[in-house]
Amino acid sequence: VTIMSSDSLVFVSAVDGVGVITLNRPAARNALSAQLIDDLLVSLRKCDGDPAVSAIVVTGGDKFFCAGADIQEMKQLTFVKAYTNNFLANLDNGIKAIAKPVIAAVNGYAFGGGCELAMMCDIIYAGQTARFGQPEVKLGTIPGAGGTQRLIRAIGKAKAMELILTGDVLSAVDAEKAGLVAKIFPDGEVLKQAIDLGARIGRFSQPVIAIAKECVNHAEQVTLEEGLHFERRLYHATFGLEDCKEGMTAFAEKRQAQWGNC
Ligand code: CO8
Repeated sequence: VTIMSSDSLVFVSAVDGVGVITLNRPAARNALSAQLIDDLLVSLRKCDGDPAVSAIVVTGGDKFFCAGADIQEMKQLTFVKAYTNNFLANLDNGIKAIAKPVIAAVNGYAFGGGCELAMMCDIIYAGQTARFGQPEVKLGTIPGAGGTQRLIRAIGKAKAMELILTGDVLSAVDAEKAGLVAKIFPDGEVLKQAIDLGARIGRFSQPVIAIAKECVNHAEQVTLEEGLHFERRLYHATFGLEDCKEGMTAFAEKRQAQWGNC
């Protein structure tokens, strides 16, 4: 993985074949400025295109994940500027285009666009004291990067509506209970656990993982009937993979499968 230039607002490293992207704008609590979003997208694409990387972790460091969109920048926005530049579409579209699994490792708060960024990822792991919230109502606006759409799918209408209409905060324990977060860990262990998860996923057949991820994400876009059709077709397609032959042969021969022949 190419380490980003020193003025980049993200820091990229690789551990066990997992690309770790750390938001690095502590003075503004990792607020998503246009430059931070660009740097994040560039590093995500680098990791996605790097054959040595099989999964990606996005984190904000030990103390906070991200305080949301950059309020200083947003303050300057007018309707015309936001609309004509399609403000924030690049973040959502950019992350959607990443084929490898993206895991959010959340310590501290993930507020506004920070919560939305975590929800754009495929899996969220959080520290016990992490907090999630959509405080946009307090700024006279609404969530603008998927909060009103993804939160309802993650935790249901009643809880999502309550958070979005009040700006109240969801604790990590409640977020895990509600299904927003896959697992919680002691704060100091989250990143390691997220990397371990990425490495574990990364040891399976890469095309199978990418296909499975695409199918799961497709479920949010289409009707059940269409989703089932899509899934069945891609399931059929996996029978064309060497890795599928290997997996089933290894099972029959009672041995570990050797992935990677594709
Ligand atoms: N934008 C810009 N600067 C920020 C932001 C932010 N979102 N959050 C914190 N900062 C800055 C502060 O202004 C302060 O700067 P300075 O030192 O120059 O005064 C510095 O970071 C430290 O802030 P605090 O002293 O407040 O730090 P604390 O750790 O005590 O508190 C909080 C952190 C609780 C996060 C608090 O700063 C806060 O409430 N921030 C605002 C959170 C918020 O309202 N977020 C929602 C923003 S709106 C949004 O995200 C819209 C979604 C649209 C999609 C976005 C996708 C990109």
